[in-house]
Amino acid sequence: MSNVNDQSKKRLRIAMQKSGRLTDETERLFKSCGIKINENRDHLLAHAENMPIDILRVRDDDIPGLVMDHVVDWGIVGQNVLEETSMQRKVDGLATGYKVVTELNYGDCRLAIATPQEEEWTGVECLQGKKIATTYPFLLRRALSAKGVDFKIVLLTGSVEVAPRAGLADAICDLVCTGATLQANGLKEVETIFESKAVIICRDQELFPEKKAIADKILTRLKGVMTAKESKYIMMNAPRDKLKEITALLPGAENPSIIELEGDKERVALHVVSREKLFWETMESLKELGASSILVVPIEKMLD
Ligand code: PRT
Ligand code: ZN
Repeated sequence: MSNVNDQSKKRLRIAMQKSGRLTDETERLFKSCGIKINENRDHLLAHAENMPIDILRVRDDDIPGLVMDHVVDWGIVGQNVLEETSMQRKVDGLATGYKVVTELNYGDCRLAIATPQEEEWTGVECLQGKKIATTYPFLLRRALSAKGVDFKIVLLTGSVEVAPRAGLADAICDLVCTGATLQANGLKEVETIFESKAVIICRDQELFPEKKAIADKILTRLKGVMTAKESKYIMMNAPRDKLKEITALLPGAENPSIIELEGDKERVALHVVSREKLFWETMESLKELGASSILVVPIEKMLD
Protein backbone atom coordinates (compact mmCIF):
# COMPACT_ATOMS: atom_id res chain seq x y z
CA MET A 1 0.00 0.00 0.00
CA SER A 2 2.75 2.43 0.95
CA ASN A 3 4.30 1.53 -2.37
CA VAL A 4 1.32 2.83 -4.34
CA ASN A 5 1.36 6.09 -2.39
CA ASP A 6 5.08 6.50 -2.91
CA GLN A 7 4.64 5.97 -6.62
CA SER A 8 1.81 8.48 -6.88
CA LYS A 9 3.97 11.07 -5.10
CA LYS A 10 6.89 10.53 -7.41
CA ARG A 11 5.51 9.91 -10.88
CA LEU A 12 3.98 12.78 -12.84
CA ARG A 13 0.62 11.65 -14.17
CA ILE A 14 -0.53 13.28 -17.42
CA ALA A 15 -3.93 12.82 -19.11
CA MET A 16 -4.08 13.09 -22.89
CA GLN A 17 -6.69 12.39 -25.56
CA LYS A 18 -6.76 8.69 -26.42
CA SER A 19 -7.72 9.05 -30.04
CA GLY A 20 -8.69 12.23 -31.84
CA ARG A 21 -7.47 15.51 -33.21
CA LEU A 22 -5.04 16.23 -30.38
CA THR A 23 -3.52 12.77 -30.13
CA ASP A 24 -0.81 12.80 -32.81
CA GLU A 25 0.49 16.26 -31.90
CA THR A 26 0.54 15.41 -28.19
CA GLU A 27 2.49 12.23 -28.85
CA ARG A 28 4.89 14.18 -31.03
CA LEU A 29 5.30 16.72 -28.24
CA PHE A 30 6.15 14.02 -25.68
CA LYS A 31 8.62 12.52 -28.08
CA SER A 32 10.31 15.85 -28.74
CA CYS A 33 10.64 16.35 -24.96
CA GLY A 34 12.45 13.02 -24.74
CA ILE A 35 9.57 11.13 -23.10
CA LYS A 36 9.42 7.59 -24.46
CA ILE A 37 5.96 6.08 -24.17
CA ASN A 38 4.46 2.77 -25.12
CA GLU A 39 3.06 3.05 -28.65
CA ASN A 40 -0.01 0.93 -27.87
CA ARG A 41 -2.89 3.40 -27.74
CA ASP A 42 -5.30 0.78 -26.37
CA HIS A 43 -3.68 0.82 -22.95
CA LEU A 44 -5.38 3.26 -20.60
CA LEU A 45 -2.21 3.83 -18.63
CA ALA A 46 1.24 3.95 -20.19
CA HIS A 47 4.46 4.27 -18.21
CA ALA A 48 7.22 6.30 -19.76
CA GLU A 49 10.23 4.05 -20.23
CA ASN A 50 12.87 6.60 -19.35
CA MET A 51 11.24 9.09 -16.94
CA PRO A 52 8.95 8.95 -13.90
CA ILE A 53 5.90 9.87 -15.97
CA ASP A 54 2.61 8.02 -16.48
CA ILE A 55 0.31 8.83 -19.37
CA LEU A 56 -3.43 8.30 -19.03
CA ARG A 57 -5.24 8.00 -22.37
CA VAL A 58 -8.88 9.09 -22.13
CA ARG A 59 -11.64 10.95 -24.01
CA ASP A 60 -10.88 14.66 -24.17
CA ASP A 61 -14.12 15.53 -22.34
CA ASP A 62 -12.86 13.69 -19.23
CA ILE A 63 -9.53 15.51 -19.03
CA PRO A 64 -10.56 18.73 -17.20
CA GLY A 65 -12.44 16.72 -14.55
CA LEU A 66 -9.49 14.40 -13.98
CA VAL A 67 -7.29 17.44 -13.27
CA MET A 68 -9.91 19.24 -11.17
CA ASP A 69 -10.55 16.08 -9.10
CA HIS A 70 -6.77 15.66 -8.58
CA VAL A 71 -6.72 12.26 -10.28
CA VAL A 72 -3.92 13.43 -12.60
CA ASP A 73 -1.33 16.20 -12.26
CA TRP A 74 -1.39 17.53 -15.81
CA GLY A 75 -3.93 17.38 -18.62
CA ILE A 76 -3.62 18.33 -22.27
CA VAL A 77 -6.91 19.55 -23.69
CA GLY A 78 -8.55 22.15 -25.93
CA GLN A 79 -9.58 25.42 -24.23
CA ASN A 80 -13.09 24.89 -25.64
CA VAL A 81 -13.56 21.64 -23.69
CA LEU A 82 -11.85 23.12 -20.63
CA GLU A 83 -14.12 26.17 -20.51
CA GLU A 84 -17.33 24.27 -21.24
CA THR A 85 -16.56 21.58 -18.65
CA SER A 86 -15.65 24.20 -16.03
CA MET A 87 -19.02 25.90 -16.43
CA GLN A 88 -20.87 22.56 -16.38
CA ARG A 89 -19.03 21.44 -13.23
CA LYS A 90 -19.72 24.72 -11.48
CA VAL A 91 -23.44 24.20 -12.01
CA ASP A 92 -23.11 20.60 -10.80
CA GLY A 93 -21.32 21.75 -7.64
CA LEU A 94 -18.07 19.96 -8.50
CA ALA A 95 -14.49 21.18 -8.05
CA THR A 96 -13.37 23.55 -10.82
CA GLY A 97 -9.84 24.54 -9.76
CA TYR A 98 -6.92 24.31 -12.20
CA LYS A 99 -3.94 26.31 -13.43
CA VAL A 100 -2.78 26.78 -17.01
CA VAL A 101 0.81 25.56 -17.35
CA THR A 102 1.25 26.71 -20.94
CA GLU A 103 -0.58 27.20 -24.21
CA LEU A 104 0.47 24.84 -26.99
CA ASN A 105 0.93 25.55 -30.66
CA TYR A 106 -1.65 23.10 -31.96
CA GLY A 107 -5.39 22.33 -31.75
CA ASP A 108 -6.33 25.79 -33.02
CA CYS A 109 -9.99 26.20 -33.85
CA ARG A 110 -12.92 28.49 -33.12
CA LEU A 111 -16.40 27.90 -31.81
CA ALA A 112 -18.70 29.65 -34.24
CA ILE A 113 -22.36 30.07 -35.04
CA ALA A 114 -23.40 29.10 -38.57
CA THR A 115 -26.69 29.45 -40.38
CA PRO A 116 -28.02 28.10 -43.71
CA GLN A 117 -26.23 29.89 -46.57
CA GLU A 118 -29.41 31.33 -48.08
CA GLU A 119 -30.56 32.90 -44.80
CA GLU A 120 -30.10 36.64 -44.42
CA TRP A 121 -27.76 37.68 -41.60
CA THR A 122 -27.74 41.15 -40.08
CA GLY A 123 -26.42 40.27 -36.61
CA VAL A 124 -27.01 38.06 -33.57
CA GLU A 125 -30.52 39.46 -33.18
CA CYS A 126 -31.44 37.19 -36.13
CA LEU A 127 -31.14 34.29 -33.68
CA GLN A 128 -33.90 35.60 -31.41
CA GLY A 129 -36.34 32.75 -30.62
CA LYS A 130 -34.41 30.32 -32.87
CA LYS A 131 -33.24 26.76 -32.18
CA ILE A 132 -29.45 26.32 -32.18
CA ALA A 133 -27.84 22.88 -32.20
CA THR A 134 -24.58 22.54 -30.28
CA THR A 135 -22.32 20.41 -28.11
CA TYR A 136 -21.33 23.56 -26.19
CA PRO A 137 -24.49 24.84 -24.44
CA PHE A 138 -22.64 26.74 -21.72
CA LEU A 139 -20.28 28.65 -23.99
CA LEU A 140 -23.14 29.42 -26.38
CA ARG A 141 -25.46 30.61 -23.63
CA ARG A 142 -22.75 32.79 -22.11
CA ALA A 143 -22.01 34.44 -25.45
CA LEU A 144 -25.59 35.05 -26.54
CA SER A 145 -27.06 35.95 -23.16
CA ALA A 146 -24.45 38.70 -22.93
CA LYS A 147 -25.97 40.12 -26.12
CA GLY A 148 -29.55 39.77 -24.91
CA VAL A 149 -30.53 37.03 -27.37
CA ASP A 150 -33.17 34.56 -26.23
CA PHE A 151 -32.92 31.19 -28.01
CA LYS A 152 -33.40 27.45 -27.56
CA ILE A 153 -30.59 24.90 -27.35
CA VAL A 154 -30.73 21.57 -29.16
CA LEU A 155 -28.05 19.48 -27.48
CA LEU A 156 -26.16 17.15 -29.86
CA THR A 157 -22.87 15.39 -29.18
CA GLY A 158 -22.07 14.69 -32.83
CA SER A 159 -23.06 15.52 -36.43
CA VAL A 160 -24.10 19.01 -35.35
CA GLU A 161 -23.58 20.32 -38.88
CA VAL A 162 -26.46 18.29 -40.31
CA ALA A 163 -29.02 19.60 -37.78
CA PRO A 164 -30.46 22.44 -39.92
CA ARG A 165 -30.90 20.24 -43.00
CA ALA A 166 -32.47 17.52 -40.86
CA GLY A 167 -34.95 20.06 -39.55
CA LEU A 168 -33.67 19.77 -35.97
CA ALA A 169 -32.47 23.36 -35.61
CA ASP A 170 -32.33 26.75 -37.38
CA ALA A 171 -28.63 27.28 -36.78
CA ILE A 172 -25.62 25.54 -35.25
CA CYS A 173 -22.76 26.45 -32.95
CA ASP A 174 -19.77 24.18 -33.57
CA LEU A 175 -16.01 24.06 -33.84
CA VAL A 176 -14.57 25.31 -37.11
CA CYS A 177 -11.05 24.98 -38.43
CA THR A 178 -10.95 25.40 -42.20
CA GLY A 179 -14.68 25.97 -42.71
CA ALA A 180 -14.90 23.06 -45.19
CA THR A 181 -17.43 21.12 -43.08
CA LEU A 182 -19.77 24.11 -42.90
CA GLN A 183 -19.53 24.71 -46.62
CA ALA A 184 -20.15 21.05 -47.43
CA ASN A 185 -23.35 21.26 -45.38
CA GLY A 186 -24.70 24.43 -46.95
CA LEU A 187 -23.91 26.58 -43.90
CA LYS A 188 -22.13 29.91 -43.49
CA GLU A 189 -20.14 31.07 -40.49
CA VAL A 190 -21.71 34.21 -39.03
CA GLU A 191 -20.28 34.77 -35.54
CA THR A 192 -17.23 33.50 -33.65
CA ILE A 193 -17.94 33.07 -29.95
CA PHE A 194 -14.72 31.46 -28.67
CA GLU A 195 -11.16 31.03 -29.98
CA SER A 196 -9.39 27.90 -28.81
CA LYS A 197 -6.08 26.05 -28.83
CA ALA A 198 -4.64 23.15 -26.88
CA VAL A 199 -3.27 23.88 -23.41
CA ILE A 200 -1.55 22.03 -20.61
CA ILE A 201 -3.39 22.42 -17.35
CA CYS A 202 -2.25 21.46 -13.87
CA ARG A 203 -4.11 20.65 -10.65
CA ASP A 204 -4.57 23.67 -8.38
CA GLN A 205 -2.51 22.08 -5.58
CA GLU A 206 1.26 22.25 -5.04
CA LEU A 207 2.86 19.15 -6.53
CA PHE A 208 5.05 16.95 -4.33
CA PRO A 209 8.67 18.14 -4.71
CA GLU A 210 9.74 15.10 -6.77
CA LYS A 211 6.85 15.62 -9.18
CA LYS A 212 7.45 19.36 -9.32
CA ALA A 213 11.03 18.71 -10.37
CA ILE A 214 9.86 16.47 -13.23
CA ALA A 215 7.15 18.95 -14.25
CA ASP A 216 9.67 21.81 -14.34
CA LYS A 217 12.09 19.75 -16.40
CA ILE A 218 9.44 18.83 -18.96
CA LEU A 219 8.21 22.41 -19.13
CA THR A 220 11.72 23.72 -19.85
CA ARG A 221 12.15 21.13 -22.60
CA LEU A 222 8.73 21.90 -23.98
CA LYS A 223 9.42 25.60 -24.21
CA GLY A 224 12.71 24.77 -25.90
CA VAL A 225 10.91 22.70 -28.50
CA MET A 226 8.24 25.35 -29.08
CA THR A 227 10.75 28.21 -29.44
CA ALA A 228 12.88 26.03 -31.72
CA LYS A 229 9.90 25.42 -33.99
CA GLU A 230 9.69 29.15 -34.72
CA SER A 231 13.44 29.67 -34.90
CA LYS A 232 15.87 29.15 -37.73
CA TYR A 233 19.63 28.86 -37.99
CA ILE A 234 20.77 31.15 -40.76
CA MET A 235 24.12 30.99 -42.52
CA MET A 236 25.45 33.10 -45.37
CA ASN A 237 28.53 34.68 -46.80
CA ALA A 238 28.42 38.47 -46.69
CA PRO A 239 30.50 41.52 -47.58
CA ARG A 240 32.30 42.74 -44.44
CA ASP A 241 31.24 46.35 -45.02
CA LYS A 242 27.50 45.46 -45.16
CA LEU A 243 27.32 43.46 -41.94
CA LYS A 244 25.34 46.08 -40.03
CA GLU A 245 22.65 46.40 -42.72
CA ILE A 246 22.47 42.65 -43.14
CA THR A 247 22.04 41.95 -39.41
CA ALA A 248 19.35 44.64 -39.21
CA LEU A 249 17.31 42.72 -41.77
CA LEU A 250 17.27 39.49 -39.78
CA PRO A 251 14.19 39.32 -37.53
CA GLY A 252 14.75 38.47 -33.87
CA ALA A 253 18.41 37.63 -34.51
CA GLU A 254 20.88 37.49 -31.66
CA ASN A 255 24.50 38.61 -32.00
CA PRO A 256 25.77 36.87 -35.11
CA SER A 257 28.96 34.83 -35.23
CA ILE A 258 31.36 36.21 -37.82
CA ILE A 259 33.81 33.73 -39.26
CA GLU A 260 36.80 34.54 -41.51
CA LEU A 261 36.72 33.07 -45.00
CA GLU A 262 40.01 31.53 -46.05
CA GLY A 263 41.66 33.62 -48.77
CA ASP A 264 38.91 36.28 -48.85
CA LYS A 265 39.51 39.62 -47.13
CA GLU A 266 36.29 41.30 -48.35
CA ARG A 267 33.78 38.67 -47.27
CA VAL A 268 32.99 36.73 -44.08
CA ALA A 269 30.66 33.89 -43.08
CA LEU A 270 27.80 34.95 -40.83
CA HIS A 271 25.89 32.50 -38.62
CA VAL A 272 22.88 33.55 -36.59
CA VAL A 273 19.84 32.15 -34.77
CA SER A 274 16.69 33.99 -35.75
CA ARG A 275 13.68 33.65 -33.43
CA GLU A 276 11.19 34.37 -36.15
CA LYS A 277 10.32 33.09 -39.57
CA LEU A 278 12.46 34.27 -42.43
CA PHE A 279 10.47 35.24 -45.49
CA TRP A 280 11.58 35.01 -49.11
CA GLU A 281 11.39 38.82 -49.33
CA THR A 282 14.02 39.16 -46.60
CA MET A 283 16.26 36.61 -48.30
CA GLU A 284 15.98 38.56 -51.55
CA SER A 285 16.91 41.79 -49.75
CA LEU A 286 19.92 40.04 -48.18
CA LYS A 287 21.02 38.98 -51.62
CA GLU A 288 20.67 42.54 -52.90
CA LEU A 289 23.03 43.65 -50.12
CA GLY A 290 25.60 41.21 -51.46
CA ALA A 291 24.98 38.13 -49.31
CA SER A 292 25.43 34.77 -51.01
CA SER A 293 25.03 31.05 -50.21
CA ILE A 294 22.17 31.89 -47.86
CA LEU A 295 21.07 28.80 -45.92
CA VAL A 296 18.06 28.65 -43.59
CA VAL A 297 18.09 25.54 -41.43
CA PRO A 298 15.36 24.34 -39.01
CA ILE A 299 16.26 23.94 -35.35
CA GLU A 300 15.05 20.90 -33.46
CA LYS A 301 15.70 21.84 -29.82
CA MET A 302 16.93 24.93 -27.95
CA LEU A 303 18.10 25.43 -24.38
CA ASP A 304 18.85 28.99 -23.32
O1 PRT B 1 -13.36 10.96 -28.56
P1 PRT B 1 -13.11 12.28 -27.93
O2 PRT B 1 -14.25 12.79 -27.10
O3 PRT B 1 -11.80 12.30 -27.19
O4 PRT B 1 -12.88 13.28 -29.15
P2 PRT B 1 -13.86 14.36 -29.82
O5 PRT B 1 -14.47 13.75 -31.01
O6 PRT B 1 -14.74 15.01 -28.80
O7 PRT B 1 -12.82 15.51 -30.20
P3 PRT B 1 -11.93 15.71 -31.52
O8 PRT B 1 -10.85 14.68 -31.56
O9 PRT B 1 -12.77 15.89 -32.74
O10 PRT B 1 -11.30 17.14 -31.18
C1 PRT B 1 -10.49 17.33 -30.07
C2 PRT B 1 -10.17 18.80 -29.94
O11 PRT B 1 -9.45 19.26 -31.09
C3 PRT B 1 -11.35 19.74 -29.86
O12 PRT B 1 -11.95 19.81 -28.58
C4 PRT B 1 -10.72 21.07 -30.26
O13 PRT B 1 -10.08 21.66 -29.15
C5 PRT B 1 -9.64 20.66 -31.27
N1 PRT B 1 -10.03 20.93 -32.68
C6 PRT B 1 -9.29 21.66 -33.55
C7 PRT B 1 -11.12 20.51 -33.34
C8 PRT B 1 -11.05 21.01 -34.64
N2 PRT B 1 -9.89 21.70 -34.75
C9 PRT B 1 -12.09 20.69 -35.59
N3 PRT B 1 -12.02 21.15 -36.72
N4 PRT B 1 -12.15 19.74 -32.96
C10 PRT B 1 -13.11 19.43 -33.84
N5 PRT B 1 -13.13 19.86 -35.13
C11 PRT B 1 -14.26 19.38 -35.99
C12 PRT B 1 -15.52 20.21 -35.87
O14 PRT B 1 -16.31 19.76 -34.78
C13 PRT B 1 -16.20 19.97 -37.20
O15 PRT B 1 -16.89 18.76 -37.22
O16 PRT B 1 -13.90 19.43 -37.33
C14 PRT B 1 -15.01 19.84 -38.13
C15 PRT B 1 -14.73 21.19 -38.72
O17 PRT B 1 -13.49 21.24 -39.33
P4 PRT B 1 -13.26 22.13 -40.66
O18 PRT B 1 -11.80 22.10 -40.90
O19 PRT B 1 -14.05 21.47 -41.76
O20 PRT B 1 -13.76 23.53 -40.36
ZN1 ZN C 1 -14.85 14.74 -26.87
